[in-house]
Order: sequence, then structure tokens, then C-alpha cells
Amino acid sequence: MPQESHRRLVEELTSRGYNAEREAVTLLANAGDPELAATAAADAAGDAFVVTTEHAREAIDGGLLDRAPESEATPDEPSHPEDAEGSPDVSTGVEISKSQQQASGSGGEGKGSPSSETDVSEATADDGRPSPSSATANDGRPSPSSATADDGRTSPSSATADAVGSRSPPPADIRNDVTGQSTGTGKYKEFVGTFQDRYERLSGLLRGRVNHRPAEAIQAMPGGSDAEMIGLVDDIRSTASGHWIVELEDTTGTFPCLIMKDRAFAPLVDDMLLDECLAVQGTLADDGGIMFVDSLHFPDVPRTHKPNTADRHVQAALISDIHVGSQEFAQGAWDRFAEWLHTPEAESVEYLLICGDMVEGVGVYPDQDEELDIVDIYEQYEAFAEELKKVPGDMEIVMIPGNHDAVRLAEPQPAFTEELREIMSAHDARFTGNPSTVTVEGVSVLMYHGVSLDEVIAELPEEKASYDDPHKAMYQLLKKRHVAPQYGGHTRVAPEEKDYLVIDEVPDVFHTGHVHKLGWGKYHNVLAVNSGCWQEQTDFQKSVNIDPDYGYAPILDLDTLDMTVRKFV
Ligand code: D5M
Ligand code: FE
Ligand code: ZN
Repeated sequence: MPQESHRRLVEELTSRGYNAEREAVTLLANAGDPELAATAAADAAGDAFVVTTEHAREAIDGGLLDRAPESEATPDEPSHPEDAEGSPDVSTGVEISKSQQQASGSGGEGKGSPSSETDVSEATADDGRPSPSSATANDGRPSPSSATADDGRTSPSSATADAVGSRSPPPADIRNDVTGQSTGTGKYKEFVGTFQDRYERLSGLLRGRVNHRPAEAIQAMPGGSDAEMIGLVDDIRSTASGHWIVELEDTTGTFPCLIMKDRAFAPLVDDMLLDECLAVQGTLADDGGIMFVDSLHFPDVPRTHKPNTADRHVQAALISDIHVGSQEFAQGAWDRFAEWLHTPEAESVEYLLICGDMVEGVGVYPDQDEELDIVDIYEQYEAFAEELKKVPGDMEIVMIPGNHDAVRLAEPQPAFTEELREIMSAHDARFTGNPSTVTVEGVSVLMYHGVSLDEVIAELPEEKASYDDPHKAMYQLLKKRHVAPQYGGHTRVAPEEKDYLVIDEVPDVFHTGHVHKLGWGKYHNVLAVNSGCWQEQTDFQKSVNIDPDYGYAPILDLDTLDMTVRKFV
């Protein structure tokens, strides 16, 4: 079985409380007996959390371990995973498909989902991936900044800071993080402030397209005038004859806008959500009391958006919804994923972006306790930390919380508290709020857990947003330039001076989770990825026919923004 020795070594080290760099594991595995190697490496690492290549060399060179002669390597433990090609074993991950490349400049929408069998067979034959050897051009890479004055980190004690591993990703840059900036105390007045900020910033995106007037000025205009307005959707109702009245609100008042059912853009009413920001152009009725709409604009992503790419071959694994502590946590799939990250095939995967729901939590949904494997929330995080230790210690990890995590539920959610970071401190991970913009190798990734997707899917027509195509629901959020447009429903919103949920800057990649379905595609050149989960179907999901996509790891090429999905079930 390929990489069996790696796996056993990682397991051994994890059980001793150590995390290990990929290169260290490779060195030790080549040295022979995994148990002996783990003991020697643990001795060398001492109090450090992470077993580095230096520790491994010390273990080997210092005679703590006897190097196994090449010829004694067992034939079923090839040192290169390619040797095992064709094997049905999935422990190294099965590449299931590649996203379609977009014609350049096109606003076309590629799509991906794991549902079709053809995807699987087509893609396994696809060998478009760079071979591990070509990916070793790691030299010339900017070295990780040694300045660790970074509040998103856990502890300076982590041994990764001066580790010499094969991966040395420059740190992620984080923006739009509410952590430590929260101003809200929950007063009504503060909600007004949040909505004013939303209006200010989203109307700013629309101002170049219309010559808008405030609602109170439009109210005072004579009948028959041309009028243009930008407002948040306050109400949507249909008239007896099947037309639509959309009430728009700005900071001065509201104004009713009539969309006739026979207008070409009338179907756009189906895409509207309350509280989103729109611009309209039209003519006032004879009595001046309503506007007949001639055109309608969403803030949207410009079709000309040109995403940034990395200038070297490097990849990021985008995952979410691990749900450790649940009886349905997919342990086997997770272990295979973590093992695969230690293989040469995964050496370009230098970043791991985790989009919330690390643990199952407690009391998140009614009757959830009946399916808990671990009932104490802190023990759940401890168990999660053990799972995280299986991931190579030299990867850059960024985590945001989700609705199952032990932080405030209302969005924007601040990052994990000090206490929880301490528990998860084995890796020198970055902890940031939900949502946050995380830039790696020049590529900006908007990370948002995705609770609003339930709402978008419930409110919008099936072809626009569904659980089977979660990326299409993400397109709607991009079009509205807000990650949780509708206030007052399922998604709880906290009043903050700034509306952190506005998508100010167009991201290169939009990454969400929450709905436990895998799907990806491009919207106006922005790659939207909803990353599936690591939890098998729960009783609730069974009762409502949600068939989760668990055990998939979308792997993003940061230099091309191509996606490869690896399957570990
Ligand atoms: O939710 C995963 C998905 O399942 C998401 O689409 C919400 C839905 N879900 C799961 N459990 C429930 C209950 N009990 N009520 C309503 N909706 C539910 P996640 O929050 O990531 O577990
Ligand atoms: Fe989840
Ligand atoms: Zn969730």
C-alpha cells in the first residue's frame, strides 16, 4: 500500500502529541521502522510541537535510528507514489475532475460538481497535473517573513517559525477581519448605522452607472420626470395584474418602483432579496407617486475582472465543515487526506484554508446531542487539534469559524478566542473572522462560512440557486456584492459600525462551505468554490434529503486558478 509507512509514522507521531513536516516524515519513513523512527524523532523534537526535518536528521544522523538499507525496503512501500499508479487504493487521493478553463475575457460560467460519474472517469485519465518533480522549483521563493508581529497567530513558541521544511509559504495577508474591531452592543441605533454603511458602500459601486437622486428629492419631482435612484430593497410585492412593486430605501426615505411583468428584465425580480442594494432608472407616473422602471442594475462584478495569480506553481487546499465530535465525522476520509498531504504529489499544496465548522459544537440544532460523539465543546476542539496535527507542519493554515463553532453566531463572526486558539496551537495557524479576505501568493480569497446560502437557496428559483449547485448561489452573492444580503431570516447579523459583509473588493476566489455540497465554477472570472464537508449524512439531513459531499478536497492551483478535486472516500 503506497505511503503506508508515511501514514504509520504520522499516526505514531500524532499519538505522541507531535505534528510533523512532510519532509521530516519522508526522511524518517525512508529510514525504516516507523515506530522506531517516531520514537527517535520525538526524542529529537523534545518539547517542540512540530517534528522538523532537522529533528529527523538528528534522529537519523545521531544514530538514534538505524538507516534501513535500500534493498530492504518492502516492495509494497514505494518511495514514490507514481510507482503505485493504477492501484485502486485511494489513500493518496483520487483526482476526480478539473474545472473547465474559461475562454479569456468571457463572463461564461464553468461549473463543477462531483455528482456525475463521467467527471470521475474522465478526470482520472486526465494527467494535466504538473509532475511532482517539476514542482520542486521551490528555490527563489520569497522566504517567510520572520516578523511574527501578527495577531492572527497563536503562540510564538511553535517550532515551525524556524523550521526547515520543503514548504515555506509566505504568510497570508488578511483583510476585512472584524476580530478585535467589534463595536456593536446590539442597540437598534447601531443597526441603523450598519445599514447606512452598507448603503454608502454598495451605492458607491452603482454611482457610476446612474445619476441618482435621494428618495426625498424624487418624492418632490413633478409627474412624468425622468428619475434614477439607488436604494436597499425594503419590500417586494406583486400587483393584482401581476406587475411588481419594489420599494427602495435610501438614507432620506423610500420610493416605490414599478416593474411591468412584460419587461425583459422582469424575471430579475425573482433574483431579488430584501435589503440588497439596487439602482433603477425610469419615469415617474403622472401623479409622481411611483416610478416606472426602464432599467435595473445590481452592484455586480465587472465582466472585465482580471484575477491575480501566483507567480510560481503553488496550490491551496480549500476545505470546510470538518465537524469533529460528530458521530458522522468522516475519520477515514480525513486521515487519507492528511496522509496524502505528506506525499510528494502534494508537495505544492502549501496552504490549507478552512472555511468554518471545525467541530460539531453543542446545542447548534435541536436534538443534535443525540448524534454527538464528544459532548464537551473543549474536548471537541482538543480532538480537532489532534486531527490538525496529522496535516504537515510546514503548511500555512488559515481558519475562519462557522455556525457550529464556539464563537458568537451573529455575522461577522470574530475569530476563535485565545482559549480555543491555545487548544489548536500545534500548528502556527492563522485565525481570522467570518468573513475575511485572505490573500495568498497575490491571490485574494474571500472566505465566508456560508450560512446565508441556505437563505439564498430557499428564496431564489431552483435554476439560480440549489443545494446541488451551491456555486450558483455564490454567484448571486457576488452579484449582490454582499455575503448575507437578507436581514432578519436565518442568518443572524450583528450591528457593527462597518458592514463587514459587503464585498468591497472583487475577490479572485470566493470560498464558502456550510451547505455540505461540493460545487465550483466561475462567475465573471471569479472562481466560486463551495467545498463540501468531512461529515457523513446526519439524521436531520436524511430527513430533508440532503446528501452531503464528504471527503473531497478541492485543490486550487494558485498560478492558474484551475481546480482539481481529490476524493478521499
Ligand atoms: O449545516 C449543513 C447544512 O444542513 C446546511 O445547509 C444547513 C442544514 N442543516 C443541518 N442541520 C439542520 C437543522 N437541524 N435545521 C436546519 N438546517 C439544518 P451545518 O450548519 O453546516 O451543519
Ligand atoms: Fe457545517
Ligand atoms: Zn455550517
